[in-house]
Amino acid sequence: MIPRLSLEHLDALVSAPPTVRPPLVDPRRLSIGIVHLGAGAFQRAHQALYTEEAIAISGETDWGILAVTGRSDRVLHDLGPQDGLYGILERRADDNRLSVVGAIRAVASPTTSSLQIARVIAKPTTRIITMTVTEKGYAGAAHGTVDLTLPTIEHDIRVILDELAGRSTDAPSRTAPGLLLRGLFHRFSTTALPITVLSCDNLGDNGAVTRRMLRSLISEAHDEAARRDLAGAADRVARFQEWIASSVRFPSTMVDRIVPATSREDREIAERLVGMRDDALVVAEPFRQWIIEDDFAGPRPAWEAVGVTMTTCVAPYERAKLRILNAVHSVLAYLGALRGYATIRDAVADPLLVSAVTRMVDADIIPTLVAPPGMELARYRDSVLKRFANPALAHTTQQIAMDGSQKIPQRLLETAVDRVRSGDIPRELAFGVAAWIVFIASTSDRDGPALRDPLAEELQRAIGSSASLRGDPRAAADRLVRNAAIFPETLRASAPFREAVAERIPDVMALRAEPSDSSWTAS
Ligand code: CS2
Repeated sequence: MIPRLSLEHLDALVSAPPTVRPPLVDPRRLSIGIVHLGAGAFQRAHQALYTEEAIAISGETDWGILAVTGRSDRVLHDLGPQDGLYGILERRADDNRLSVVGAIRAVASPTTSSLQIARVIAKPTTRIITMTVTEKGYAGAAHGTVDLTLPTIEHDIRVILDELAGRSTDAPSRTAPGLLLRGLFHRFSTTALPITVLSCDNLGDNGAVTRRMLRSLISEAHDEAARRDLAGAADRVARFQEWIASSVRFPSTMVDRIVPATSREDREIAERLVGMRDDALVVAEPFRQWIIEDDFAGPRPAWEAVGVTMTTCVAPYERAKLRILNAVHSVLAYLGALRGYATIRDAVADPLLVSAVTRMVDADIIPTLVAPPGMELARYRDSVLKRFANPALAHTTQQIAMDGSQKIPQRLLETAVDRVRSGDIPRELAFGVAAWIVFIASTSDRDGPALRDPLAEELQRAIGSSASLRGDPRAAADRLVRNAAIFPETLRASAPFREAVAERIPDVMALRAEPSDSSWTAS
């Protein structure tokens, strides 16, 4: 039987072919310095790799990672038996390479180990908490205020109150923000040493969003303590809040690497290369980029030595990436799905779709951007389309199409706000929103795909099926654009914007695949 990747079989990697790169450092020598919340494929293909490379250059072995699972505990079962080891299969048109990474030194699940995780966050040796919890992991803070009525958030605030009352409980934290707050509270209550929280999610100003999110949870805990008349607790919360303001840093970051879900084919390729089974394998494009605001509360890995850009101002990079790469990705995913394409590479092979998204970028997106140092925006647009066309990557349109209500605000709507404020009607961004609307409608049709979105029911109710949308696009556009949980005030109040969205719905409908037209079927 073929062995499974693990420390026990590490030495066998020396006889692997040259396209396989063993860990750059001996994983057994690493100790934990980073706690990562939301362990998933992206973190493994991005931050963990950069961190291992930085350790290899600096020789600082105290930057190993504790990976904390997110909503699913699958990572625990994939990485745990492999002692945290996994491969990154880099797929290009002409060849495949595999790096085995050993930077993740432990894996834990909040379901069984929340208190222990909070205690690791409190340890003096932990100096950074990184996060990839996806847009919806911020419980609403990304586009407004934290939804304190979510039962999971209410539960996590009760846990914090118990901690405040001196009753450390075994109760699991049920949200990433709750677990983060709990860990910080343990730190404040023990050594009170400074620490850095590094959000690596696709959100504008992700550092500020994270800080804002914690602040509103703490105010709620404060008010709840006061309401319950917990002696001294409200004062303690106020001191905790001050400590966060003075000792916790929240640098913003821009992260970039296309990491599709791992397929069976990827696993087979990797297994042939390494000669071992790897249940935690991730697959990625060759390109990767990480821009970090250099504002840390203490030491950090030597990321700047391995290609990470450390800067005082992340915003231009973040904006260009979200507004061009991610916006185009989402719109291609909706249009592609509507035209029957399973993957993004199929969608970018269709000249009609490429010209639609190019028009959107040129007419409505580039005019809102300031080019980051060394970047030419039209060239960036082309490079993004080229990356999407990588024939070896099977990134599915359905995967990118999920969670639109959480993604569309920073990918399309903030840009549209800028256009409206400068007196323009962003008809091409309206086309992008129309693509989302027609996609939502298709999910209510017979045999349509499922709508994977935390607001799925609400969205489907607003839009109805394709037939009802065709009958009255104006009413559907109006109902959606008036949704305050998604659309910023400027757009809700703009009749010309609502009108533009309604007008572009038939344009998207015209692009749809007709089941009878075989030339539209997926390749
Ligand atoms: C994608 C991103 O899933 C999505 O919504 O747009 O994950 C995208 O692949 C990354 O941001 C690329 O850096």
